[in-house]
Amino acid sequence: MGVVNVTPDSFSDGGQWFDRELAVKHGLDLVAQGADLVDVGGESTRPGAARVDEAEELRRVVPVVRELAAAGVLVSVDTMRASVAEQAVDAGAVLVNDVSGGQADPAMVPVVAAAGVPFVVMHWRGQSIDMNNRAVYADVLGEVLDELRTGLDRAVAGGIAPERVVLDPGLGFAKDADHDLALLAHLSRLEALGRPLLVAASRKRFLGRVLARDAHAAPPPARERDAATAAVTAIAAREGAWAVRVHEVRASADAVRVAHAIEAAAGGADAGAR
Ligand code: PMM
Repeated sequence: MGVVNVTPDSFSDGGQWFDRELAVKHGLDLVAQGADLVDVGGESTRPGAARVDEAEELRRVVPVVRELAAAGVLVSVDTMRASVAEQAVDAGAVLVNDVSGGQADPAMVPVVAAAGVPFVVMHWRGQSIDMNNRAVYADVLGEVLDELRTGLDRAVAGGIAPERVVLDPGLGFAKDADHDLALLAHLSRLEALGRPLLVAASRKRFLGRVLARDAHAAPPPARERDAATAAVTAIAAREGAWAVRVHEVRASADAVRVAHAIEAAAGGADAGAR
């Protein structure tokens, strides 16, 4: 899943694809680089971000979704608003990616249920403006698992078919670097929830922390975290993730191919051993 942020302020690419034509071109480029899906969003969710108003989000997102879908691209819409999801699906989006998992807008689950499209339920503890205050866990894996299960149950109770729900641990959302790493270390536990997993590590703060020379050194800027992102992609693919959401597609598409080739070789070796 390649990312097209039609925003002036996203943490790693804010402003780059704010222009409609550039956003569409970028989406097409991501497909050429190997993306199977293009995720179009019009609202930054970086820590501390304020909400964008509804009319502005619609203005940013819907025309880009329409043009990419018309060009044959599988488009997902990254939004917490039911109205944006509904209009994006009307414009051709095939999946709704809601970082709040339906919690931010009570109309979201009914709209997605009626549309009959897949729905990404991400682990979320509240709006970005103060989410870092909610990065408090006694047992991050257990609590994220429980809260994701609740999100899945909420979606299903609201009429979304369980087989249409994708789960996402929400790296960086109400989580610090150690929380993100602990979740990545236990992806198989998240898979035990029985739904496909989306992993969205791309350029995030925890990678900056990992790449900084020491605990006091400044992290490299977001744009210098793509190789580290591809490393996470290889691991996620090997662990059986359904998709990764990334800004730079080529390296991650290659990482997925390599992971699959290794998987196939493991199957062949197992068969040979029998
Ligand atoms: N992260 C961002 C935006 N959308 N969607 C899902 N499902 N999971 C995420 O972790 C996620 C997301 C923030 O990153 P961006 O500003 O680079 O898009």
